[in-house]
Parts: sequence; structure tokens; C-alpha cells
Amino acid sequence: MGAAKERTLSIIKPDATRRNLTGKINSKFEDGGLKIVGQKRLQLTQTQAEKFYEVHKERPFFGDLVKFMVSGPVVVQVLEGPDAVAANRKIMGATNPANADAGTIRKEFAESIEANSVHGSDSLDNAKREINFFFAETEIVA
Ligand code: IDP
Ligand code: MG
Repeated sequence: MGAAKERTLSIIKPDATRRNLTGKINSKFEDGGLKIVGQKRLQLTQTQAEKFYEVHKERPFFGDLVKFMVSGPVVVQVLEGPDAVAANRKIMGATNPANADAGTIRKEFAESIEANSVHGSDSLDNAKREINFFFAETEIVA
């Protein structure tokens, strides 16, 4: 039995859109066996960013994180493939680029632990919640 097909939410963060890295980052997902089945470029509002990162609202970096996420455009996307949640996290690399494995997006492109180029859902439940946050079912086409 092969790995289950899943969907996960990816966000290309403002540090990466500012440096025109969306294509290079998306090549990593595609080369890693994930398919981009939904995609849009957005300017997040303060309210949207606060709501999206609500789970981190007690963390000391919450205010700075929200400020960073509204500092420029983001690309929100749905990635689909075998074990997509875990596969995406592996392609992204560790939160802190200093700890990220060679070849990962964060190792190659992240500027700092905060400006770390990409977001990826951390569980299948959160993936569903996060996909629904940004996408209607009709906007996802496999
Ligand atoms: P993840 O993105 O690898 O899942 P989380 O712990 O969920 O990491 O944190 C969400 C985001 O908050 C990170 O991607 C990063 O942008 C930011 N962040 C996490 N830890 C720190 C920190 O210690 N200082 C500043 N920003 C942080
Ligand atoms: Mg996280």
C-alpha cells in the first residue's frame, strides 16, 4: 500500500516574494513530488494574519510575526501528493534556517528564524483548517 494522498497549505512568505523567489521555491515542491493544485497571491490584512496565526498568540514573537506577514505579498497554495503534510515539512526544512538540512528551502533561502520564506501546515487537521481559511473547494483543481 502506498502513502495516502493528502493536501497541505503552503505560504510563500514576504521575504521570499520580495526577493522574487516564488519560482525557485515552487520548483523544490514540484521536484519533491508535490503538485500545486491551488494558488493565489495576496496581501494579508492585519486581521487575517492575526487569525491565521492565532495558535501562536501567546508566544513572544507573535506581534513581530504578524507584522512580518503583512509586510508584503504572500503566495498561498495548496500542495497535493503522497503524505503531503510531512513531505512539505521535509522540503521546507527546520523553522530556524541554521538548523535546516542542506537542500531544503529554508537552508537555501531563509533570512532568519522569522523571515524563513515558507509556511507549511504541521498536521492533517491543521492542513484542512488552513486550506479552508484561504480557499473555496472550487479554487482547488487537481
Ligand atoms: P513552523 O513555521 O516551522 O511551523 P512555528 O513554530 O509554527 O514554526 O512558528 C511559526 C512561525 O513563527 C515561524 O515559521 C517563524 O516565521 C516564526 N517564528 C517561530 N519561532 C520564532 C522565534 O523564536 N522568533 C521569531 N519568529 C519565530
Ligand atoms: Mg507551524
